[in-house]
Amino acid sequence: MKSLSEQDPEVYAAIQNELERQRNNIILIASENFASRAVMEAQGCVMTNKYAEGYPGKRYYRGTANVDRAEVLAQERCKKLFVGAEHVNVQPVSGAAYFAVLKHGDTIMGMNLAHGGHLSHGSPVNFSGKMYKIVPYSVSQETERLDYSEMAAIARKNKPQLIVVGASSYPRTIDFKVVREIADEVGAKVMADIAHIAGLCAVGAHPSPVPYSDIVTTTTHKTLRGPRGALIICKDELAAAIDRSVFPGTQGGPFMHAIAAKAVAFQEALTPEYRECQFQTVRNAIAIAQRLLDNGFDLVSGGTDNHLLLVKLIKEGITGKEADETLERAGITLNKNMIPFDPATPFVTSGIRIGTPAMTTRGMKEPEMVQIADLITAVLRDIKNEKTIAGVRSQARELCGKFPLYPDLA
Ligand code: DSN
Repeated sequence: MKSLSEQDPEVYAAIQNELERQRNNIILIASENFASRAVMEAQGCVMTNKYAEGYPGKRYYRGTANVDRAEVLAQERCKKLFVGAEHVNVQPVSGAAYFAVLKHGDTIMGMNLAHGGHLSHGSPVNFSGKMYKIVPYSVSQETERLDYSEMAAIARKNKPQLIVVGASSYPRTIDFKVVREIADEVGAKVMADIAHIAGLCAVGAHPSPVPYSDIVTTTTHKTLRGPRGALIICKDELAAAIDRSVFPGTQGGPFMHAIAAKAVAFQEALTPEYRECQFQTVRNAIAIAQRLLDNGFDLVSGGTDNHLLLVKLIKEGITGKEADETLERAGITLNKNMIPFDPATPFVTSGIRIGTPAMTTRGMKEPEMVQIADLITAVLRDIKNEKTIAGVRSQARELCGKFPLYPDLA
């Protein structure tokens, strides 16, 4: 980054410091990952200069042949990756899918945010909660897993137009087929938001929602390991409505540099190496979960089937906030998280969320996960001891050093 370092040393320094932070910390934020150099190069390319409102072959500007090619590649590769995808829109940033199938005041059934859902699934502070009538469903208090018979009962009573299924902190397999059956019974559409598990779904490490959903949405930067962004997959019959809803409905000129980078990421995701990495991501989450259970911690639902787990800290008498702040000082970056039926506020919480995509991309496997679980345990069991925190920080740094991140990036 010669030009940047010479022209703007302040921004350059912030970027260099961020690179060092990513290199030297154990990153366990379940929604983060490390994009490849190729993805980052595409994202930093000249396509950022191009306006291209519209879609390939039907733009409102001239000079779009090259960006058209990038967008078509992204669409074609995405369809290959998500088997059965009938139509793909690679332009969206957020929200557009709702506008394609709902009108103001319609009813959405979405997972309770406090039980693992997402703000955009109907939180009162999000546009989804303001524009639509929201009927939340929760996990069972006993099993802390989705209760499909309760979902069916809520659907029968409220007759939603749309059932949103998907989560940002749910550690168990989601049964998309059962959700489809519930929706069919009440005449609802199904939108699966697989932002967290998209990479697992693409390779079969989690069942795919594509056959059972009218619409599938995902971000592209989590398990998918692409640039920050999103995409929508839908049935052919909704293609025109989805495309119109993205542009001109909610967005203007697409981020063509990001779309080029999505095309690169989807190509990477079609490789055997990526496939193996997704399965390893799940094995790694199971390894951390098992070690934390062995070390005496309680986990939401007792474990995990996917890339993340939730540790309940009520028994330990510490909050999620204390835990994530202290762990960050110890070189372990994760986030506080609500647990089902949490007595604490969302800013404090009684849990932490641990995800394995990023460290799996770095090449870590089960032995390192056991070591990481023990480092977390050491901090949480001795949370006020600065000597322990400093000791864990140096061990975290040493472990990271064994799995170099962007070694040729200066
Ligand atoms: N903020 C993301 C997460 O951490 O799960 C979801 O958008």
